[in-house]
Amino acid sequence: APTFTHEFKTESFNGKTTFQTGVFIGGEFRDGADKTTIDVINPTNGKLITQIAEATAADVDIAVKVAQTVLETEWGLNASGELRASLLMKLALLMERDLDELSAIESLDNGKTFGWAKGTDVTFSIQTIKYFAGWADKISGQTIETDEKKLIYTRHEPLGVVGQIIPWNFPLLMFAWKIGPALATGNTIVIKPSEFTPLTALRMAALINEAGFPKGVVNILVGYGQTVGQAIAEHMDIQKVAFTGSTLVGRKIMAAAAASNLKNVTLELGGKSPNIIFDDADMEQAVNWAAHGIFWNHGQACCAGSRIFVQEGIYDEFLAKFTAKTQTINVGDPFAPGVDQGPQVSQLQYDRIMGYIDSGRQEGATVHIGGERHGTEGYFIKPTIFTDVTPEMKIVKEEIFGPVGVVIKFKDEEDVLRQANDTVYGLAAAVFSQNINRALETAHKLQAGTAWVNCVNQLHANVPFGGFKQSGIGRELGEYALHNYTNVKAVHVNLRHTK
Ligand code: TXE
Repeated sequence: APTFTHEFKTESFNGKTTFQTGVFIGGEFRDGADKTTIDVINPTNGKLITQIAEATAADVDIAVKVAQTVLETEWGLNASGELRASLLMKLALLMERDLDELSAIESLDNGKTFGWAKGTDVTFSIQTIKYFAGWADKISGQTIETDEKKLIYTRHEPLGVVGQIIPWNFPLLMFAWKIGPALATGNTIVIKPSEFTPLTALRMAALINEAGFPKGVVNILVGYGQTVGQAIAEHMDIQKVAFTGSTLVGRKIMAAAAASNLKNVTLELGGKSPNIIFDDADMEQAVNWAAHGIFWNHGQACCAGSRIFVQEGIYDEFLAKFTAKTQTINVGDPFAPGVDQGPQVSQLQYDRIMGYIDSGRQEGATVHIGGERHGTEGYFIKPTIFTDVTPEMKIVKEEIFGPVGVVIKFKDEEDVLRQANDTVYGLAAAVFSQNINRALETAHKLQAGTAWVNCVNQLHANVPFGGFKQSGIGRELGEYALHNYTNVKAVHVNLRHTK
């Protein structure tokens, strides 16, 4: 399998990266079973970055066998918590050493700015691995008192070989969120990065080897959803599948799990998060956070605050200030200093977002600002705000996953709660008010797995994240994430109970 070399001669990062690519099984890079390749495209200019080996279903079978063998010999119940903790911590320290390089690869591959890749994606990935390193030697069950003639306790055992399927919006971060809890609890992994953004995961393969994980504990297979993703979801020897992506594919994963071996399923899916600004909010803060809410990561965030509800008394003032703030967003080369927003990830996503913008126009909404491409090459879209929207419009109902927000006027608490909760999604929500009762009462009534008060898009490795309703099943991060990766076994010991 080939080596990928790239020289970054940018103001943000002046350096070189060289790493092996390929289908990563048993600690080694190989060609895929079908010997085919995937083109990795630079979203800034639409040009080819490199070609990497494509994994297919046959590779999943090989990887699962390798992962099962290492589970039964060097990992799983055979690796102490202390060993798992120290390997995860070593991995985090290696990521810290290569912080700039990983950030540059992420920025190149995904199109997010180097600054955000470094300050958020890679830094948060390191925190996540460290956090789960801390748990690895603290996985324990309970003793349960029932009767003096019995001793009963539980063990939290690894599930076995787990499958993980991740998207392209936070490629390295999703990799870290997935492998952290799975490794801390002693599972072995077959993970599929997105075919659009495979590079940081492949760079991580070398770091996983360097940290000293037994070969085959983590297997990384870049391939397409219908082949590798589907093969993972329906595999008879994979005990659990964790998926982040669209609700559409989430349903397929669950169906495949049900039709095969009833493997455990956790899903982190889409959102259409409400961001509620009451008339007693700190206006400047609300404006700044609202812009961050929808335009962060070019709107390609599952928790993006894409429906901005503004109370009628401050609507005009908010809209004017929000527009002015949006005009300051600097769209351009993700490696150029001072740039806030790079390109969307792919031609496909660019087309989808432009399709939504067209549908908004056709359904009678007003493009208040933006609504068109930026520049002449690459997948850049101007930050866009729609007004004059109605609840049945596609741009109000569906996840756009781009820098496109809708601003909606509301009357009072009752009105906004009804509208905010009128969605199939329930991932996140935000409320802005300086009245603590109003803010907290609203936060508690919002149907969402995360509620932010006077902030948005705040995530932390220690804090659970996941969705209500069709935004998903299960929680990632925090102690809660560990429950997705262990089987609870109850052991009943008879002391003096005679039959
Ligand atoms: O997602 P997919 P796409 C949403 C967002 C976006 C839309 C489409 O609204 O516009 O989804 O994006 C793999 N069996 N989110 O098409 O297809 C695929 O290869 C198994 C929200 O890129 O869901 C990739 O690794 N796997 C989201 C992963 O699923 C399959 C993040 C996600 O891709 C598969 C991304 C199949 N049949 C998109 N088909 C979030 N929650 O953050 C595809 N995949």
